[in-house]
Amino acid sequence: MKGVLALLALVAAVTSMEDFSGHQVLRILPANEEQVTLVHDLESYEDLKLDFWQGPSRPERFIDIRVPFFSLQDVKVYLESNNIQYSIMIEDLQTLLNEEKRDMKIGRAKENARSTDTFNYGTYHTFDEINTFINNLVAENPGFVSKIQIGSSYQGCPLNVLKFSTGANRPAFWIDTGIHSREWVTQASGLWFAKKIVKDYGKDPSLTATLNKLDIFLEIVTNPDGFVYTHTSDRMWRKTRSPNTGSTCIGTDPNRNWDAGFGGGGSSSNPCSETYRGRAAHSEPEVKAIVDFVKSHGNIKGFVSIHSYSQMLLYPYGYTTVRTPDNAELDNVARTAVNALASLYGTKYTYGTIITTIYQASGGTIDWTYNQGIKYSYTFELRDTGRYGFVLPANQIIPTAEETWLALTKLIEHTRDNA
Ligand code: 0X9
Ligand code: ZN
Repeated sequence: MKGVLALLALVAAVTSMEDFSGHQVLRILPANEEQVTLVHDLESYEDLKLDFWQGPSRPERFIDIRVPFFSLQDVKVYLESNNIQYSIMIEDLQTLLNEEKRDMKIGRAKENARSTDTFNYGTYHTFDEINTFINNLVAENPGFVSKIQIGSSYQGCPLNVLKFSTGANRPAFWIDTGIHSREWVTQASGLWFAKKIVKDYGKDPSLTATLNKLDIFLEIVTNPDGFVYTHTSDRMWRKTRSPNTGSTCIGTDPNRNWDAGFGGGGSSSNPCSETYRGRAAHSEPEVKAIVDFVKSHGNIKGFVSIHSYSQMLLYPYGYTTVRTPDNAELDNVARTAVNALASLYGTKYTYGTIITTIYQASGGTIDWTYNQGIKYSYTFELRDTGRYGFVLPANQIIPTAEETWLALTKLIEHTRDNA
């Protein structure tokens, strides 16, 4: 009986996962403003159930959209009849997800999760596995690594932050990954960074000098409810999981929820949108926890929020084209960082302000941190440029983390030496 129930539960768990068979990711290239408008008009046809992976667009700048199987004909006819150029980036999303699932099984078989030495950094992990990793890392490094709970998610998950510190009350550098839950390579990179810091302290002269001056805070699963949901129900979930009054749509975009140009362009007032800003600034507990932490700490000098994908290193602002007074310095440091990143595997990053380099986004994390006085506020968009998008194969996790660490190191060093 027990066996039957377990089997049923397993079947239910397997079958409750959103199926993306036949879904394609189209890369659309509008030639002019008129075509840009036509492409964005697609968003208002909610029945098409389109998922804008990268957008909005502008003339000559592509936009990637996941199109469900049942909408493909309509969307392609629409694009073709309007003479809008497009190509197919992903032929069948479910095929990629099946491979990802298989790789996770193989990856798990290859690890002993009881220690961070035998942990498999080259595979994707669940929320529970990440929490075990965090606890192990803390237990293995007493007096150096600690776990701070800065709050709870909407659904009550702990918002855990790793603190790397070799002395009391130091100025600090903050790193977060996974605020958008489906950007799996970011949480995976966060795990690798955590281990890298522990391995290099006392050995690598630069990191050692850094940790003798700065504390490092690292929040790996910044949106736990969303992350759990990507494992149990919908791999493509981006937002939080808080309900919205007057709507059946769930979740707020935690990268539109900050009190910096809140409600402005590049954010939506529609709870069903992937860029829904929420009912008010800091309405999301996952955002509010960081806001409170930053304010109460009072001495954070550098702040990096890590996303994927697009291969970009960005600095403020996202809500306005107005340049910050630190633009020249932020740009110089970004150049140094992307050059360091490229030195390892040749991965090319673009860099610049959010609004000029990617698109307008209001209510974003680093615009708020910058306005709080954290001059060195940056945000990454990790690999790739769209071949796999959010479904980056696991064999790219370690190379991505390694190269990103080189860029991060430049940002941290500059903060250490100048803040
Ligand atoms: O739309 C966003 O929030 C970011 N792109 S993503 O695909 N990761 O969702 C871009 C907005 C500004 N960029 C960052 N804060 N990384
Ligand atoms: Zn993101």
